[in-house]
Amino acid sequence: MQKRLEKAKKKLSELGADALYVTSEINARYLTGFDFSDGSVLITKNESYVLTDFRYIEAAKKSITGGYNVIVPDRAKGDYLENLCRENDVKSLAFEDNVLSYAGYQSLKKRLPGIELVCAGSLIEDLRLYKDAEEVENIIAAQRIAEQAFAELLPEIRAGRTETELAAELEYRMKRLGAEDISFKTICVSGTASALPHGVPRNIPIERGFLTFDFGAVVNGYHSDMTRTVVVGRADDEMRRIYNTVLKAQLAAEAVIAEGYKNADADKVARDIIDEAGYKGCFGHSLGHGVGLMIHEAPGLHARAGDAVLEVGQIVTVEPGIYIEGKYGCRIEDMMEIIPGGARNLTNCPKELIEIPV
Ligand SMILES: [Mn+2]
Repeated sequence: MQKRLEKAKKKLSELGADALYVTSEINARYLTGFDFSDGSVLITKNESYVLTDFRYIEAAKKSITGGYNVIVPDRAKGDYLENLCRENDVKSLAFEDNVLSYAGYQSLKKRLPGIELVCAGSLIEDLRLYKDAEEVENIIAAQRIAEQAFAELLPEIRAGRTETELAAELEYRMKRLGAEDISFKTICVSGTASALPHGVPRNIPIERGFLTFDFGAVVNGYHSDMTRTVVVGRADDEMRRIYNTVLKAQLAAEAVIAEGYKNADADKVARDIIDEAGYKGCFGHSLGHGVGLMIHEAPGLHARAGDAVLEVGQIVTVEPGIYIEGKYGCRIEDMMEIIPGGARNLTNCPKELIEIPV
């Protein structure tokens, strides 16, 4: 955490502001390691503060180390933020303009007369792009839980079970295996609903055809993300062709993804394979996204990524799909970590086509 604070201070001095006021819970957690739902962080040149309230103070004092003063603002003594700014000779304060509402900004302006407010932009988000060893460990731990839960679920998938039931079972197993939460609402969609990339599980027995699971676990605030598509019943020739095309596109992208490789090109490698197989227009979303304290974060793997290249420490998903409207769809998703000179797959779950007997 000390290292993250140092990096934030360096960014702050590059920005040219005297202090940074962090109001995003996720960014505050990133800086302090503490999961509070009510609090903020103030970083000045010499001192750093965690501002929280009575409900969190004991836990915060125990767990937050590395250069932070943990305080409960005493409102009777005036505006605490203004006081801290005056004490630290803060003349310009960077605020999180991507996070703070317009009303919040107006109120901040009113609270800090004479202090210049500067947009921090994605100052902390830019640090979060590059995962340190501890963050990678947490994401892998979350992924191991998710894939173990899926391995346990597979023999439980049979005709007559509903999408909601299977989704609930997957979530229950992840939690039983130690997940503090699920990454997002589990996607479990079969038959025609599998054509919806982000479909919602229905309270009906799974239909024949593709059955897609997109899910993840959370460990210490860090998310995992994976998708597997199985077939309920027998896969016909077209389904086999679709599955194999998606898999081929995914493996091709995974083979090129490496330090220095263009994000947009990774998307193109997968997209070209799908287009050339005759499914142009059926892969209507981007190839992948960053994963971390949020399920979707930077960087994006898509055609609009410009000249951005993959860099060491980034963790991205690789998730091509083919969706035939009104019929069915298929997606396969892994997570990869960019490492010096290459990349490694963080997902350890088979991708051979599985047919569930009905
Ligand atoms: Mn994803």
